[in-house]
Amino acid sequence: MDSATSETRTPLGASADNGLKIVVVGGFGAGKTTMVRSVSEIRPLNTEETMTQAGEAVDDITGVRGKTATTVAFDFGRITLDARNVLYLFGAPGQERFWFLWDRLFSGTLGAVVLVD
Ligand SMILES: Nc1nc2c(ncn2[C@@H]2O[C@H](COP(=O)(O)OP(=O)(O)O)[C@@H](O)[C@H]2O)c(=O)[nH]1
Ligand SMILES: [Mg+2]
Repeated sequence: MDSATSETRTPLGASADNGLKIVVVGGFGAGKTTMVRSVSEIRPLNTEETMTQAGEAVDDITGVRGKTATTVAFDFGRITLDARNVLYLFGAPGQERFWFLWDRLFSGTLGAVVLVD
């Protein structure tokens, strides 16, 4: 195992038996992916894809000019709270065309975080 892999891989403790699920929702570019990536103790799931001209009319980058990629499935990260409790963070895609994913993402959740830029 190289050092880069060992730094990003944090095994889940064997005593952890209670998973708590939180979904992060909010508009396009509000910072959902940035947030999940910032707080996750594991290497976060990456479903970012490059934004293209085809989405120019619907993906408004006003205010987030540097944004070049968008979430096409969901963000996923993990925070161990204590020996038993683990928080699973799911970041939803913001655009309306991906809202069909939200019902499944919300299944079994403890709650949601609504991010507003
Ligand atoms: N909302 C927010 N965005 C930030 C902040 N700092 C940097 N950004 C940039 O704003 C963009 C937010 O994009 P992203 O996290 O993909 O938003 P998402 O569409 O809600 O997942 C990124 O380009 C970030 O680099 C911050 O403090 N808040
Ligand atoms: Mg995102």
